[in-house]
Amino acid sequence: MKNQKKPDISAFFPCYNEEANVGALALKTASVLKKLAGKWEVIAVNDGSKDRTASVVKALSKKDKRIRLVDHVVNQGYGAAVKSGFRAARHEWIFFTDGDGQFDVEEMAKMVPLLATNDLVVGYRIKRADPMQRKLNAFAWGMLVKVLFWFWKSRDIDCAFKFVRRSVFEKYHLETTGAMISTELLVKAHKNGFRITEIGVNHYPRRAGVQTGAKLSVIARAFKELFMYAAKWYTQGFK
Ligand SMILES: Nc1nc2c(ncn2[C@@H]2O[C@H](COP(=O)(O)OP(=O)(O)O)[C@@H](O)[C@H]2O)c(=O)[nH]1
Ligand SMILES: [Mg+2]
Repeated sequence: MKNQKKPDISAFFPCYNEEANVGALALKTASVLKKLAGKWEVIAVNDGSKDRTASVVKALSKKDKRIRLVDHVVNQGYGAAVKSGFRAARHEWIFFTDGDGQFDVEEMAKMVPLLATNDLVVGYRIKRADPMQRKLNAFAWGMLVKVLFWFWKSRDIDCAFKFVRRSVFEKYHLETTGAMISTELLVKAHKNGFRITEIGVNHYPRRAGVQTGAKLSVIARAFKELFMYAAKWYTQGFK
């Protein structure tokens, strides 16, 4: 990293009812980016939360304009929030993680030196801190995606700890609105020949708030989008 210019980084997190987590996460991300980045910003995407997620972020934003709130009035889904984060981001490198703080943003430090020679630098969970059922679901989903798109390189598709170079989106855009978004991001990157590197990161249990990622409605929506968009992309291209 010495002699190398620090990258400009926009970091965002999708949040649904994360009032107990988002404040500490935003402040910690800001302090990490102060060290690692040139220009930086932190964006919390509040996806129609029913709690005080938005007001927590607004209060921080008043003190530091580099902390920003993107607000969905109505809940639109994880993928929709991720797309809003990418759209709102202003800098060359866009990083996202979950708003519940299950990852440690300090670990961005080991990814930053790899940015110059990659288009995506993404995490895989060294030891996933989730119940067995959740891990089995993820394994089955991963196998399905690998076979369907003939994409065998990813160790952990849904790991919410990813850096993406903004110019990637000149080649393709994101269309899905649910939990399928991480699959779409990586599969399209792979099909378009972008350089992807994976790095192991730690994963911690959720300390506050309620998990919704394992809800049946979330899984059903992901499957529906998977088959709908697989048909579209195979006929019209991964763009
Ligand atoms: N935008 C958006 N984010 C959500 C929604 N549900 C969960 N999230 C966020 O997505 C992240 C992961 O959700 P979580 O329930 O912790 O799932 P898990 O960690 O995969 O088990 C967290 O930051 C949540 O706040 C939703 O409906 N919309
Ligand atoms: Mg979580």
